[in-house]
This record gives sequence, structure tokens and C-alpha cells, in this order.
Amino acid sequence: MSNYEIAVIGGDGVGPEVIEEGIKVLDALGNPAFRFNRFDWSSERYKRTGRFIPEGGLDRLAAFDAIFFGAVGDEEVQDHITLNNLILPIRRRFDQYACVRPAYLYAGVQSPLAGRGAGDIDLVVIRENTEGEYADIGGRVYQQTDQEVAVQTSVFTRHGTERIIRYAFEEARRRDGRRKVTSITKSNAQGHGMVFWDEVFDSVKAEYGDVETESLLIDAAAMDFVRRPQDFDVVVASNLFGDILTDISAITVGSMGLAPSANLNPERVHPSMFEPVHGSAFELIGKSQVNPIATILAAAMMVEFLGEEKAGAAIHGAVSGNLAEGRIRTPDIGGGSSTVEVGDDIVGRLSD
Ligand code: GGG
Repeated sequence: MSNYEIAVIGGDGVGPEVIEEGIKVLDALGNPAFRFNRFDWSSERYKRTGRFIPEGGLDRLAAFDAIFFGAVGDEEVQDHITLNNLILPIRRRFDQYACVRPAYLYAGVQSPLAGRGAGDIDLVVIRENTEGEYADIGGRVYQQTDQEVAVQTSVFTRHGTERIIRYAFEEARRRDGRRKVTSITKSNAQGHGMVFWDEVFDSVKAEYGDVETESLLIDAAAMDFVRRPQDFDVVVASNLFGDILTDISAITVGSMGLAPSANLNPERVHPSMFEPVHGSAFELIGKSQVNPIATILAAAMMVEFLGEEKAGAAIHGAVSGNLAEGRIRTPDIGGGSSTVEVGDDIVGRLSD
């Protein structure tokens, strides 16, 4: 039996609540076995000590097999501070350059789009996760004057762009899908970084003659995620565009509460991190109404990435069963059950 050491960062808001449900499901697997090490890195810690991550904290994470993450975002701390001091440093330090965000319309879940049934939406967004628009480069001068200037720089390197596009093509081959990759840019307006992205996409696609390709501008892609989601298989996008598109894809399959995310270091030199797409949802704190399924599906992605395909399939089966039956579900998808009840129901289905 394999044993894995998992670093757990519940983070802010509903993060700790959903993470506990994920842990409950992982524990219930029995095989493989997990040991969870909890870290209190959060906005609460920042308010108390001035730091989200203590001195040497990232070094401690390096030894783990994977990182299981809840959410960031606090009413009393500006969002750019939470993001730039907690989640982004982890993604960068461990070179988690491939952010993988699947969206699948499960049986028993109502899409807000008319006439879509189970499996009609089945796509994965591959978001570049270490550079692009989230590179922390820029500055402000002449603050609070009429001459104030703010500069925010996007970074697109050949190394970073080529590897994420290549990852998307490999994913298209791995998936049992339509072997199609759609690349998203805004190269009509951003004639440097995004024209460069288009050029790299064209050069990589020449190596994958068996994969159909398409290139869209982000505005058209946002529309088409709603208008014709069935046409997408693998979608590759920059850090910002991937972030935005995955809120759209999540809601088209029923709820943000059903959308998992993996921040992968595909070479496995460093630990990868698994989390729900949703944030801290502080309006739901302590109400036990948050949907834990996004986090439980992120746990499934984690065990699959660790090579435990059977355990991943068991979690997917249990989640599918819960959603198809529709009896125990949280309010975001039309139910009246609590976070804990949904977690318990999924645990109960693991041996089915
Ligand atoms: N569960 C992850 C989380 O808290 N996400 C909030 C957020 O705004 N994330 C931005 C990002 O994923 O880059």
C-alpha cells in the first residue's frame, strides 16, 4: 500500500470547511493512505503576524508529495495582497506552470444553458500559471496626484509559452476527447506578447498533425463558451484569460462549487497543488452551505496525479452517484443539504 504525505492549507473563508470534506473522502479510501500536515497559512495569520507564509515555509512544503489548498480572500485584506503573498508564491516556487481546470456537465445537474444534458459540456482549460499577466512586475509613481502613473507588465517567455502549449497538445492526446486544442489570445489588441503567443502556438501545432486546432480572441471565446461549449475539448490560455474563462466554464456546468483545479509541475520535480476553482466565499462562512464537491474533485485529481488511478475513479464514481441521485446537495445546485452531509454521502458511496 502506498502512503502519501500531503501538505494541507485550508486558507481563508470557506477554504477550511471544504478541505475537511476532501480529507474525509481521502481518508475513507483506505488505500492509498494519506498523512495530512496542516498549515495555518491564511489572512488570519497575516493579520496576527504580518506574514501569510512564515520564514522558511516554502522550503518545508518542498518535501511533500502534494499540496491540498482551500481558498484565499478576506474581507479585511486587499485581494492582491492575499493572492501575491499566499497562492502565487507557491505556484511560482514549485514551478506549477500547468493549471488544469476541467468542466464536465454531470447527470443530475442543471446547466443554466438551455438544452444541455449530461456530458454535453466536457472541456478542460489549460491555464498558464507562472507568468503572463500575473507576473508581479510594475509600479506606481506620483501616487494620489493628477500625474499618477500605474504600470502593470505582462510577461510571455518562449520557455513558458511553448511548454504550456505543448502541455495542452499532450493533454488532447491523453484525453478520450476530440483531440482538439483551442488557443485563446487578444492578439488584435496586444501586438507584442499575444502575437508572440500565436506564433508559438503555430510552431508547436505543426508537431501535432493528429490534433485539430482553433485560435480565438478572448472576447469571442467568452461568447462561445456560452453559445457552443460542446465544441471545446482542450483550451489553452494565458494566466488571466484562463482564470476568467474557468469561471464561465464552471457556471455552464452548474456551479462554481463543482469546479476543481490542479496546479501541476508536470515534471514532478516539485509538489503540485490541488484546490477548488472557487475562492473564500466569505458570505457562506460557518453556514455549512458551501458545496464541497469542487474540492473533492480536486482531491480526485490529486490522487490521479499521484498515480492512484483506481482511487481517483472511485471518487469520481461516488461524486457522479451523488449528483445523479440529487437527494443530498447544497443550495448552489438546488438542494437543502449541508456541506458535511454532502461529504458524508460521497464517503458512503465510495464502496458502491
Ligand atoms: N481556491 C482558490 C482560490 O481561493 N481562488 C481565488 C482566486 O481569486 N484565485 C485566483 C487564481 O486562481 O489565480
